[in-house]
Amino acid sequence: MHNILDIHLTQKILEDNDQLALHNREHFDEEGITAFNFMSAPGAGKTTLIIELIKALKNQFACAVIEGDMVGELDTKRMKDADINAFQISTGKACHLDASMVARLLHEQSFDGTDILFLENVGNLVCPAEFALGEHVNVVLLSVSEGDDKPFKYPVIFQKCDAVVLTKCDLLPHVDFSIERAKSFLKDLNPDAAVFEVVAGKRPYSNNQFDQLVAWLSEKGKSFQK
Ligand SMILES: Nc1nc2c(ncn2[C@@H]2O[C@H](COP(=O)(O)OP(=O)(O)OP(=O)(O)O)[C@@H](O)[C@H]2O)c(=O)[nH]1
Ligand SMILES: [Mg+2]
Repeated sequence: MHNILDIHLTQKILEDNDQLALHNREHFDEEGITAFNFMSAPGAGKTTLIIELIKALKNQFACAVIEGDMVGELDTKRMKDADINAFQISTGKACHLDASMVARLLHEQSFDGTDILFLENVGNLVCPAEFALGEHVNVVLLSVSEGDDKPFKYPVIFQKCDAVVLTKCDLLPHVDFSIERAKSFLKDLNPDAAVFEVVAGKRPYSNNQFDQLVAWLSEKGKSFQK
């Protein structure tokens, strides 16, 4: 059972975070930056997908990435190896990015000229949903190897997002994952969320909706620009 003090403390932490997220959002809006928050369980394919998305968007938008990981700079290195402007936030013991971490980086680094900023959250299907960062759009990835019941079991993150990307669809022949069942859970939780079936790179999948996802993000990118 939760102690009343714990509940008040959690509420205060979330309220303070929301205030700072608002501050980040004002900063993004002043700079003409559209911020996308990418969330998923560990290993669902966020870094791989963001690299592919930036390759597809870079003729239209100047893109940058903030990488959130508990330890190390492996994902930032992958971004830099792909010639992408990327900055690491190491969260230590925290299982999510929060608005203060992003605010600190925004004040330390210049994001001048950036049109789209991807925030790759720490791999986790629970905590990132509670902590707004100031983003304009929330995208959740669900890889088919995780199971089609995950929206039902981890509802909050799927309720709060604008789009769900079903990743690694090339693996469908090898796993028990029903696209229809996953979509049905998603429809019950969040009927307005856009859903895309995607594979990264040149892996085979006849219904790859990567191009539709690029078009959707591009529309969002334009709609929040000054
Ligand atoms: N088969 C297949 N593998 C993929 C696909 N996308 C990513 N992967 C693989 O999945 C693994 C994890 O991908 P990442 O991009 O590192 O996943 P992530 O969500 O960024 O991981 P964390 O940041 O650690 O949470 C890597 O081995 C990728 O090569 C895909 O579409 N199909
Ligand atoms: Mg990653």
